[in-house]
Amino acid sequence: MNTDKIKLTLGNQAYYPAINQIKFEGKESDNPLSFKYYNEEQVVGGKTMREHFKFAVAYWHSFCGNGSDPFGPGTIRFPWDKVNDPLERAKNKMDAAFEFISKLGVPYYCFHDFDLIDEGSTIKESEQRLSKITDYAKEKQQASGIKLLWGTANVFSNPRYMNGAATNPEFDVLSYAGAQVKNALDATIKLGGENYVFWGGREGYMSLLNTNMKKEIDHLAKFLHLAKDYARGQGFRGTFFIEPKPMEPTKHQYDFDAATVIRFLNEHGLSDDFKLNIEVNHATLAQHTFQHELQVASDAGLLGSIDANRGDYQNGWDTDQFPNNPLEVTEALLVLLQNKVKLDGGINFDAKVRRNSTDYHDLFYAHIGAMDVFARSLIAADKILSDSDYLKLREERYASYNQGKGKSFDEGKLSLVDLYNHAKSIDEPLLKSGKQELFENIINQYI
Ligand code: XLS
Ligand code: NI
Ligand code: NI
Repeated sequence: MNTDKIKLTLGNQAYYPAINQIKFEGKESDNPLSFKYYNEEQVVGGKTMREHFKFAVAYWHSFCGNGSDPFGPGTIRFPWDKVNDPLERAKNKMDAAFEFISKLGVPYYCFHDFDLIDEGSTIKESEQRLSKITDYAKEKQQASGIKLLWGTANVFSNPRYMNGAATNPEFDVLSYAGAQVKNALDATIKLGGENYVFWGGREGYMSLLNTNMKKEIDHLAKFLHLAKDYARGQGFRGTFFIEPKPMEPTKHQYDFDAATVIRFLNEHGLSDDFKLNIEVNHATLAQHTFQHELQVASDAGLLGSIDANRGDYQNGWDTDQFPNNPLEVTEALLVLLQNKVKLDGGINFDAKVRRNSTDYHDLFYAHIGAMDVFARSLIAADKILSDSDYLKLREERYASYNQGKGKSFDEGKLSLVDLYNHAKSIDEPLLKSGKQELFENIINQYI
């Protein structure tokens, strides 16, 4: 992106004045405000890095989250928070957001409805506010070329949703969630959003004693059908995504993990329109690896989006740290490349800087590091697939199904008695090594 474009995206004030456009300088550069690996035009496996990743900045963590936690208030003082008028404040925040995203050179952003502007005291007031701020967003998008990857509704923060949104035992609350999702869909469509995400933060239970789980899950499915039908009726052609997470804030979330969500989508006739948005830290909270969740979703043909972050090996909660582990990301990208997954929903950095990272530079370092780790891992994963014996070694483990009785079994031509007769006609099978350490060494060799 050129400097003129950046100027266009600035409002009256620069919010990140000390930072210029972040450029690719290669891994020998010692400029911390440069990309060492992410070179958006570099072609890897037939596509540019820009096309592979479709990186997005998350509005909520980057421009709303001020570092507050259950033990203390925010530590990051956003200059726009000093302004009293909600629309003015929201516009200033948006100026900052577009300045940041332009300087970083990321093509997309993602938001919840009330990340953009504070919720009003009535539905009508919220609607008016959203309408004004999305007018402004439209201008900013046009001036900068930055696009909306997906929108979503925050139907988990307002106290009214304490017992759930689409799964609330009270119909009136469910209706409020419906109104909010309608308006968030309208905002997404107005801004040319490419996808729409549902993360069911409070769609789950705290205690089964007071919960009719079957009814709640049925309501969730009905609600999603209504949302999908409405959006399609408004001409929305993008993909809807469900973002699995096992727990937090509820004890048990209905969209527990990829396997659970796939079954839910199939059971309720939603899998033609909905796919999965896999988040790293949600995978690990569900006691899976990121790679596992991607593989499960991809095998079902339902993988289309990633919320990139990482958890902490020592902590059990959703710490939403920026990705920095080349091994974890390489293993993930191996799944994407092998299965030729098209990431319509791209890669959104659903991650936040630490509470004590209080300089605005830190938000740049965090994104630069995350983009670099993806770029570096992409190069490694591509090489592993094209230069190493990795695929061959894995295929060899299954070679016995390529001919003879093994092939007939795969084709569904054998009975249990056929297996019995075959087993009786041969000696005890030889032990064949799984060679896990060799596989691990190959991955590390290319990182
Ligand atoms: C929370 C989720 C949330 C969704 C969007 O854990 O990751 O941030 O991505 O509502
Ligand atoms: Ni999360
Ligand atoms: Ni997320």
